[in-house]
Parts: sequence; structure tokens; C-alpha cells
Amino acid sequence: MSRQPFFDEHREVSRRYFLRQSMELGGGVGALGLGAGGLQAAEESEAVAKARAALDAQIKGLEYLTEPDKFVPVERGNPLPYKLPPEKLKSAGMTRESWRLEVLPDPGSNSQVERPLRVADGTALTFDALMKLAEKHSVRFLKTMTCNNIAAPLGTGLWEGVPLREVIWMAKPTSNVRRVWFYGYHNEDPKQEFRGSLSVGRVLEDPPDTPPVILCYKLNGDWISGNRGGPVRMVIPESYGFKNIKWLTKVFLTNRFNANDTYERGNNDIDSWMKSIARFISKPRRGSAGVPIPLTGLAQVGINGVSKVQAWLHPKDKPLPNGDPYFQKAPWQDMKLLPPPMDFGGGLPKDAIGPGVSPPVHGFDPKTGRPTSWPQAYSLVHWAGLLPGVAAGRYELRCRAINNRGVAQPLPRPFRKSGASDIERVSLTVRD
Ligand SMILES: Nc1nc2c(c(=O)[nH]1)N[C@H]1C(S)=C(S)[C@@H](COP(=O)(O)O)O[C@H]1N2
Ligand SMILES: [Mo]
Repeated sequence: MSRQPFFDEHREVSRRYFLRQSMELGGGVGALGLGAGGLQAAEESEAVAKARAALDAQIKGLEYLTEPDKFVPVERGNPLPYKLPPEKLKSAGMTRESWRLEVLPDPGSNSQVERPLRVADGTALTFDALMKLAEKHSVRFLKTMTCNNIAAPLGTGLWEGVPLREVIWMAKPTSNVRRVWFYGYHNEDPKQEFRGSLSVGRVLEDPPDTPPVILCYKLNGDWISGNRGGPVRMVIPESYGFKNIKWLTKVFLTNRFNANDTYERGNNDIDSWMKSIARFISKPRRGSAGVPIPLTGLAQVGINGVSKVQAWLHPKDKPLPNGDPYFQKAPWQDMKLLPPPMDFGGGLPKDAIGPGVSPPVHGFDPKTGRPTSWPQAYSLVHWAGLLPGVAAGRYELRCRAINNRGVAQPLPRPFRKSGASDIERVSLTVRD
């Protein structure tokens, strides 16, 4: 296990972190021996100082959480449920006052459910009833929303909700339930329906160190908006986006063994857990010979964590290594993983995470209000570093994540339809 310890000394994250890193990298840059044709000592230190200042500025600009309306949306519907006119929004149950959740036995199987929650007989779950459950059972956790078919994560949130199992137990299932199928509102049009599913086992019990599957009603401290799937959305910590059904209205308890996810039609691996991948935030296109190259990025932390992020600069005119499709033997250089921020950003009120807050945040110490380990699975970690300067020329720059088992991206699951994990590549021109 090589989870990063939590660095409590990083109170002023970017400043303190940067100073420490500059000191470490100072030796590395000096040891490069730029030699004849390289920069003179005075110029060199000026150029290096500039590169460090640029990196410092980039690190200061990093924001951990995404503003709710700045997530990249992946949505279907004509019209989109949250764009319905006010009256229709109400009758569709797409406001907190009118929202109803049904929990029903699948009529196509023999599931035994003693007290189904139905709209027709007035027993469906209301938002008020959900808030009653919230008083006792609510949880919060960090999660990065990520689509298995899109290269970079869509956004990272602090999601709040009631474990789905609390509502399932209200319906009193007794036997013959193997799977939970769930549905979002899509204009009463079967062709537009968007569905997800999980084994009942996953819903009733959480894997080690993993938060529950929730009926989510808040994002970054505020009611979840229509464009993020409100009034209530499913949030599944370890899953790709397509199971995180927005505009949730119906839960089916079924004895059918099969999945029923809309995404199965698109050739997707619908059982995939989140993968660990690194992406650039700053994408340097130009550099100066001999001057270090500042880099920042993020890593999506999958089921096996992230122990390291690395970068690799390769001259364009040099052939890529033979028989090494994932560049396992390339001369990768370690970047630094940044510690948890003091201010998470994303519109989260300042006191939303801290000592004694309620509901508790998964993976945070309730006494200190700080993460107990870092990075945390299913969320993200920022990284940064200075690559030593190189000679003029055209280069390809790559980054990759290494998980807690020492396996480097795109492995151990390189197939695209279980989640994008290709190594990102950026072109860079270095001039004299
Ligand atoms: N009802 C409904 N839920 C949905 C979708 C949808 O089209 N309709 N798209 C899914 C997919 S494929 C992804 S990747 C995520 C995207 O979440 P976001 O729009 O909040 O970024 O929502 C999921 N939930
Ligand atoms: Mo998606």
C-alpha cells in the first residue's frame, strides 16, 4: 500500500508546496550540465526562476471541485427534462415539491416486495420523506463524474444523499431480488428512457473503504440543479457516469439476473469500475532551449488509487520504442502529487468541510475535518512538476498515472469501452 500520507504542514498549499518542490528540483536542473551552447549561469537562473514562477501561478489557479454548472454534461432528451416549462416541470415531478420516487417489483419477474412505493396509490417517496431519512442517514463524499467514452473527467463534486438501501428497505422486499434497475424521467417516451442497474448486493452492502450508492439531492453544498440531474440523481461512487442516472423517478427490484443499462447498447463494459488516469491541465505548446518546462495536471483516482504521476518528453524525430505499445520502458520522470487543498472551491461554502460538520464526509476525520488519506479513490488529485530543459526541437509530451499496485496506465485494463485510459500526448516545440 503506498497511499500518500496526508501532509498536515501544507497549510498554504500552493506557496509551501511550491517552495519545497523548487528546492528539490533546483538540484536536478543544476545537475543537467547544459554545457557549451547552454545558458550562462546568471541567465540560467533567471530562466529557471521564471519557469518556477510560471509553475507557481499554474498551481495557484487549480481548483479542486467543479462549479455545478461547469461540469461537462452528457445528457439526452428532447426536450431535456430540466428545460420543460414550469407547469410541465411540476407535473413531471421535476421540482422538489412535486418529485416522487417509485420503488416497485418488476412485473416481469417474481420478486416479493410487501410495500411497494407507488404514485398511483399515494405511497411513492416524496422529497419531504427523503429529507426525513436524510436527518438520520445522509452521507457526503468526493466523486469525479467521468464518462467511460470521454478522455478527461467531466467534473468533481462533493455529493450528498441518502443511501439507496434505506428506501429499498422501506418497500420491504422479502425474496427473489437479484438486481436493481433504475430510470430517469424522459418525457414519458420509451425511446428516450435512460436506465442503469446494479446487483442488489452492491446496493445493500458497500465494498471496503467505499461510500454507499446514494439518492443524491445536494452537490457542493447546494440543492442539485436540473442540469446536474436534480431534484434527485443516483450517485454511485465507483462507477462511470452512465449509471449515475439523472432526474431519477423509478427503482425496480427484479429477480432477473441481467443488467439493464442503456449503455449496454453502445458496446460499453457496463460493470467497469473507474480507472486511474493522468491528464494535463497545462498543455505547453512552446518552450525555450535549456529552460525547465512547468507542467500541471490531474489524475482521476480509480479503484486501485494513484501512487504516482509521471511525464515523458520524447523527440519527434526519434522512433518510438519497438514492442512496447504502452511505453512501459520509456524514461518517465516523476511529478509531484499535490496535497488536499485547504479550500476546495467549486462554490462550496468555506465551512462546509471542517471539524464536526454534518453530514460526515467519507474519508475525512470528523475531529479535524481533513482527509484521513490522500488521494482518495473515485475523486481526483492534482499534480505538478518542472521537466528539465532540453535542446531545441520538436517533442511529444506524455503523462501517465501509476496505481497503488504499481501498474501503469493504460494497464491493467487498456480496452477503451471499459473507460478511457489512453496515455495523453501533447506536441511541444522547443526553440533556441
Ligand atoms: N437521465 C439521464 N441520466 C444520465 C444521462 C442521461 O442522458 N440521462 N447521461 C449519463 C451519462 S452517459 C453520464 S457520463 C453522466 C454525466 O453526468 P453530468 O451531465 O452530470 O456530467 O450522466 C449520466 N446520467
Ligand atoms: Mo457517459
